[in-house]
Amino acid sequence: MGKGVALFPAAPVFPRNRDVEHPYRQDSDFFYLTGFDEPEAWLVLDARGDAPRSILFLRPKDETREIWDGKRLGVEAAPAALGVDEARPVESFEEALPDFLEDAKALYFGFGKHRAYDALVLDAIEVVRGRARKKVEPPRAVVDTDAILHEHRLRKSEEELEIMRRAGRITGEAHLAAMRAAEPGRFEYELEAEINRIFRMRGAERPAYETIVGSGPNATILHHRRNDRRMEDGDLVLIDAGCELEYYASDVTRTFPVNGKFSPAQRAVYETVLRAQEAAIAATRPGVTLDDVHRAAVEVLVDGLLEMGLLEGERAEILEKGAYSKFYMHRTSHFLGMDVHDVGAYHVEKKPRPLEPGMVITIEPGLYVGENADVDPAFRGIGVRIEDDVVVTPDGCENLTAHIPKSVSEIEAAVRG
Ligand SMILES: [Mn+2]
Repeated sequence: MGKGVALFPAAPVFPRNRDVEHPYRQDSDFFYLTGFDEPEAWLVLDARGDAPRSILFLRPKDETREIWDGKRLGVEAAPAALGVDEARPVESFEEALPDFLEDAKALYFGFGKHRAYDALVLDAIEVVRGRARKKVEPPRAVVDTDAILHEHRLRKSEEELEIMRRAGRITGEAHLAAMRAAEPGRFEYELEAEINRIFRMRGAERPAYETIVGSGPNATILHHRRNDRRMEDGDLVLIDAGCELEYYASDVTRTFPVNGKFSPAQRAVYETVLRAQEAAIAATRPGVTLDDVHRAAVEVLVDGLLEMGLLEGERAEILEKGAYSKFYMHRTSHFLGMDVHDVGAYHVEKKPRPLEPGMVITIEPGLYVGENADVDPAFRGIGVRIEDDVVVTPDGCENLTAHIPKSVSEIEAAVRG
């Protein structure tokens, strides 16, 4: 940071209506740096002097407010609890901010996320400009904190991986419970409830994203969210769900026959996706890019599409022209961490970045045959996705969610209970 100053705001509170708020979830960057989950707070990292200091501005204790809204950590307890050098009441932040910006060589701040916070920082810069007679200067440079901090978040420590392994175990339990609960005649939302019930029962704070339960043709809708269809005998059910545990996400998809038995066409599609997923996992190691991982999956998918008669023509040309994209229209991987689509640059200097140990990615190939696709009717309305979370290791990768049923026989046994 040189002789600069960095500012990190807590996530704002989002009103839902009148005096009701959306559930509060701390900003991931702020939580990464502080471990503090209360709203109305700012972290200042002041490196202007010889001894860099961290100062947390937070809500002070307030007996009346705490009766309504719950306990607060408070200013006195914060340094020992969170490891910051100093804590002050958040009410004093706006007035104190110009002092921190005086003679800072650079300001490290993520402009362009919340207008109100941008305005507050710009106002403070204006105040410092007005202090020219004091022989002080405003920051000469502004540096986006994302580019620096997100490189740290991209590479997970062993402690972070241990939380992600635990999140994967809870998510696995939830998927297994949903498979066991599934039967023709029940509604998608019953499985959603089962998934979210297990998350909470096992201590996960919340789903890492909206739980997707897509049965029958809904399995071909990538971000199906209504979850209100009654499942019918012969349907496949696609569940994309992962818990968030201690601010780390898991992200898992399993697809299974609601009656416990794949039809021949469902099984053919399923086994193709499974082979593609295994090929992509086998290709994941340091030095390869997410394009390489994607290509490993796509090649197997195309072989399967040709075998099943869903595509015709030359393999090389199909790969070249992307003719498979009507059945596979998304990418195979994204970074995973505190956010489900986690931070970290996918490209460095415009080139796909090579994977490194400690990076966590999803591997989630799929095939989706539309209800009205011009193919053998046995395949219409079949959607299959299989998704696991893997961490890149020095010599390959570790599958954090490998224990969740995945082979045809495991899946059928799990659904039959
Ligand atoms: Mn995913």
